[in-house]
Amino acid sequence: MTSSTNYVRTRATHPRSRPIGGRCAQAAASLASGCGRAAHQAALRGVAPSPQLAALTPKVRAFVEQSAALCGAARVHVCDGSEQEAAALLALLEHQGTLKRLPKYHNCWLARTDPADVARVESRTFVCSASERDVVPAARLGGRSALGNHIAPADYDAAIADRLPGCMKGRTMYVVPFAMGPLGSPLCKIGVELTDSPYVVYSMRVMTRMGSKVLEALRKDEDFVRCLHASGTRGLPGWPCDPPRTIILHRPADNEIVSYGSGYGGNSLLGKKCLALRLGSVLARREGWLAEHMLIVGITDPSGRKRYVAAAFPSACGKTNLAMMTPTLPGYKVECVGDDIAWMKFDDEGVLRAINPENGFFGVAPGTSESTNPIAMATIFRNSVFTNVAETEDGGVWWEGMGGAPSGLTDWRGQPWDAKKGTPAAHPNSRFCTPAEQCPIIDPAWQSPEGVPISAILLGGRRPAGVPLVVEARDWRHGVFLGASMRSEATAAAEHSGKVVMHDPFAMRPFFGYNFGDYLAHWLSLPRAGRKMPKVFHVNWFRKDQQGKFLWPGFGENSRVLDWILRRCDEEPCYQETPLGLVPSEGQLNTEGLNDINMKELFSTPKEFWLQEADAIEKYFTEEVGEDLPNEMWDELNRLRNNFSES
Ligand code: GTP
Ligand code: SPV
Ligand code: MN
Repeated sequence: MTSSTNYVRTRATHPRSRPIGGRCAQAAASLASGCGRAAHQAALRGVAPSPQLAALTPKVRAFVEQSAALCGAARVHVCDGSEQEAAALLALLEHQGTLKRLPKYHNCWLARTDPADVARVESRTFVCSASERDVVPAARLGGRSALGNHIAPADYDAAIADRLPGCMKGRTMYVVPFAMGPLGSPLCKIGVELTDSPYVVYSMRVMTRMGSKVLEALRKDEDFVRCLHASGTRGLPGWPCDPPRTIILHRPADNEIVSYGSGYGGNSLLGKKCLALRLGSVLARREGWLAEHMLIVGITDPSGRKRYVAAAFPSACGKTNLAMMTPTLPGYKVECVGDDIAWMKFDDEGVLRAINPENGFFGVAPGTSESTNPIAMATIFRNSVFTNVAETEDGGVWWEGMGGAPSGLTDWRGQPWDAKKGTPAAHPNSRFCTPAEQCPIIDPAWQSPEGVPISAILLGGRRPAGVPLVVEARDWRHGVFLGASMRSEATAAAEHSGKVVMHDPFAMRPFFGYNFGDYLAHWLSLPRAGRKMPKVFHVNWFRKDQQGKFLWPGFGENSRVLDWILRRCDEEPCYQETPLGLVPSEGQLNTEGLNDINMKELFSTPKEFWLQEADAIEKYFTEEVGEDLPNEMWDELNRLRNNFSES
């Protein structure tokens, strides 16, 4: 880019801040600096820093200089977030072959990744702390935990020293100052992501509030999360990556994230899962709030009363769809605050308030259509980047579930698509990246600094069998148990294969920044005098009949479930007790106008199934959590089992 400045190495302006990778990396950095490039030679002669660097606060500058030296970047560009800069990035990305213009739409772009870099890689995602138990529950100490991977400080430094030195050779390192949440909100957090990927820079500009304003805010308060992303030294020309050596590292104690080898989604857009959830959950626990994998939606009922709910569903299980729902029930209106992450805190009046820390949607493309999610369809065909979708002959996009496949499709790998081969045209985890403000039903309060008041928390997953459409928790503690015992079919959002039903407590399994037992204790500690606790519900849009067909039409029809939930928030006695919790009493779920719904099967709770489920939960709690599991969870499990044994 024309406005890039030549990077010149100077002595760290803030010697007290710990360089990424620690001493190991310091040594590696000095090795990298000895590689003979002109910039470093000049640096050794003590050339003055560029004006762009000089304008940074000392801490940001030290971070940039140390990281550029470590990675051997040829140039540094500090992003201002301007339109002009965005245009220059797009021109560069097009020139490099990373993005292709989609002439059918306004300012829309297609990216095809390296076929080995298509989703989050949970097995290569680590949280670093001196004590393993900060991260891994007691039962899995010294072994492999399903609830997050721990890495020791020395191994963390070694992983960095193994990968980062010289990895940006010949490349520009971009400095991306970004805010999660509206600047000025008490819940807002600032990060600075350094990356050699202009695709990441452009995406961060959509997904976060990015640019000079954030650097200005840092002048008042220098606190920020240090995020270093390096694409890696292999991969395709337009998509550098290094899949065999990909690693995603978090070090909560130092507010630090280091990601190497993947340019995709949550692996590389470090504000999202890495900052807002993994580091966010650590901060939230320390400061008494919640950082959750939840959508936030405003629902106005036919009487004109508006309530907000937050919902935790695992990746690719319906958050974006619920957040943008077009209700089929007359008189209902839905407005979107956020589709993936909620930061929530009780205010002085005891009301739980939520903000969406993001600024855009990184949504699953397949399945998005005029019939399933017309609001998304009205949002995404301007100013968007589509990654790994299929391309149409007329320069548009297509994916499975959009409607009939046009002829002449090019698949996500760039090959002519042949329906007969049985491979999908769009990758199952293909995504759109779109500014939230373009959503026609974006909530007027979506950027409110204090957040929106939350009346109910929904939990849910893909449960093909046994789990009813909706259950209300008897109380907060039972709600925490419903979250702790959540399971869902694996999806294409991460590297898991097949449709195996996995435990995914609170839809946070891939995103916990600390010990899951402590996480549960944190949730259990929230009720206090004067606090209005939201009601908790578990929903399942994905139950199937014997033929494998969904029993519930889902999407806009889910408004019928929201209607019941809101009536329960008003304490309407429209429920009956079951061994599982409270469900709609006969006739109280509005199914008017719906045909052929097998309500009996949709709400059945087979005793055999639930006794087995209780065994599976016990096994999970025992093998994955052990003595870190709060006793309340054992009490709830016993209650579940007793309720069914006696039923
Ligand atoms: P992440 O962005 O990965 O966190 O996913 P998400 O939770 O936002 O999931 P999303 O709303 O994108 O939905 C994922 C897939 O589930 C899409 O293919 C949807 O079409 C499908 N889906 C969403 N809601 C429903 C529903 O109510 N019923 C059915 N059958 N499918 C749904
Ligand atoms: C998820 O997997 O939950 C996502 C997509 O929202 S990613 O940003 O890649 O994590
Ligand atoms: Mn998600």
